Amino acid sequence: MSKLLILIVVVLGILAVAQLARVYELTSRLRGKREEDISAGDNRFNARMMWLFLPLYFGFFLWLVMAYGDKMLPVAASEHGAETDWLLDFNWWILIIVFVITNVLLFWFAGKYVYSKDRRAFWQPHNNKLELAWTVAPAAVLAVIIIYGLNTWASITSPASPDALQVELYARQFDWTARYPGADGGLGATDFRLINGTNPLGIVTRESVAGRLAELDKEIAATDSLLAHAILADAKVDELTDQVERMRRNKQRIINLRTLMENDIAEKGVASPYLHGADDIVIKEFHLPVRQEVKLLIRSQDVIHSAYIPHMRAQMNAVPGMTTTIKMVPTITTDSMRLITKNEVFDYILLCNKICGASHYNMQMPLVVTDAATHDAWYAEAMKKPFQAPAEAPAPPTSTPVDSSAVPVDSTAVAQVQQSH
Ligand SMILES: [Cu+2]
Repeated sequence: MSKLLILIVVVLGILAVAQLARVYELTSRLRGKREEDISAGDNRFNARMMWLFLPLYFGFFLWLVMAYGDKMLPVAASEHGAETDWLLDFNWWILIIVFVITNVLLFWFAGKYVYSKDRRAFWQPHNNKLELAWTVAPAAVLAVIIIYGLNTWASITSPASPDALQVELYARQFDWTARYPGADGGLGATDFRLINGTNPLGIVTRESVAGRLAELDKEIAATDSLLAHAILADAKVDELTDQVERMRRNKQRIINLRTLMENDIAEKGVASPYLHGADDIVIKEFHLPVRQEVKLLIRSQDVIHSAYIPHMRAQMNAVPGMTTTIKMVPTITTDSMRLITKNEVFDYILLCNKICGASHYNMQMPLVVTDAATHDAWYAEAMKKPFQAPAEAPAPPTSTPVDSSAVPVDSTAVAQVQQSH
């Protein structure tokens, strides 16, 4: 009922406005005026408004800058971050200068050249000099921005020096894991086929290869015996047969990997990356020493993620199947940044900056930057800690419950998911 009343009121309102407009039209005609005639007074009023708008407009702009300027990120905490900020500020200044000049001219002229019966507009269909000026000037400015930008980009993305600290950041839905070289100073080789509960990053060592093969043998045997002895529906038999086939192919690939590993070890000796994995530190913490160059090696287990450390102005995609890198030199410790930001609980943070799934928003890890001595102490402590398997990532919602009795495989699931990509 009330809806009907509202509808009636709205319709009556529209009719009333239409009638008022008609009355205005008729009275104008009676006064001998055309509807589209605008009086000189109206024009002058609009012209003054254009001028009044100018200070209000720029006043609002300044107020925004002052009110919200401190919501930006604090000072860059890495060497290249300072360069990035310079580049961004340089662009901002050019934009602001152009913004002010064009808007002052626009509203100034709109107010100054108010309509006058006695003035004829100046008609200029073409002017080569003008065209040249407004083509060359922006082109020159753009060239400066691009050359400056390319230089900055080249210096940020140039290769890290050989003695840079190496840290691997491993992304998966939905968390980060860090890997530091152990006492031998080198990171070991990795292969996704070796990923299981105790080896979440798939580090390749003789032990992990043997362990994974034994695990697969056990799973194949269990599935084979299930097929031989259990009474199963045809569909289930097909499914398990497929599964066991996949496991056999997977096993063959790991045997190939073992051959590759042994050949590499025979060829390179202690330099082989296959000999460096055993003592790698796999850890759910991310610590860096201040003022030392670090090369981040970024990998992903499942989908494209992006390692983003906003306070360091550092970002690099994590792409399944390849290792991407970015280098940086942190310049401000966490403690100093707490003083700078006047925030006692400030922490640097590593975020995922690619929307990668339901818990993307929560995919983060704090970064702790300390002086070299404190870092060395942390590192020595971390080397002593045995690897702790991280809590399982939240499983994606499945519509059918998993029949755990008939599926003896779980750790291969990850490897199979990766194969299908
Ligand atoms: Cu992600």
